[in-house]
Amino acid sequence: MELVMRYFLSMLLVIGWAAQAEPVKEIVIEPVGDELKFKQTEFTVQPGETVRLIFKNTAKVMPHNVVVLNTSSPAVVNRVGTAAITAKDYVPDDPAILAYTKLAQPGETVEVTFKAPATPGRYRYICTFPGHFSMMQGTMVVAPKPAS
Ligand SMILES: [Cu+2]
Repeated sequence: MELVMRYFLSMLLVIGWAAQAEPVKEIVIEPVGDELKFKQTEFTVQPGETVRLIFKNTAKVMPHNVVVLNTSSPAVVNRVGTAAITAKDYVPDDPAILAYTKLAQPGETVEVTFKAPATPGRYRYICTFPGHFSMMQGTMVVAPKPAS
């Protein structure tokens, strides 16, 4: 009985703590089989929101990563994707990179937590494993929550 009470009290503490912590928006992204495609090609977050981006590499043979850019400019996508080929861990040192996961081998899950831009807009994310970026892209939409 006392054990049950103790368990109950500790659960209350955990719930209380979670309620106080800053909300984190969790986004899960996977590839489409072994294609050079993200299954989730668009997700929406609020300006300045803390985003926990989880990439589950469900592919059988393809390694992938997720690199979030501070723009949707095709020229910048091209610049980052091209520079990645020779960069360490395929992530170049580029000011347009907002956040990135490490490379996930097939079956591996990686994640990165970052703050969404304060400016509403559309932001591209790409896989920078060599040969992937031109096909493997998606869009992070930053938009204020509609008033309810
Ligand atoms: Cu990839």
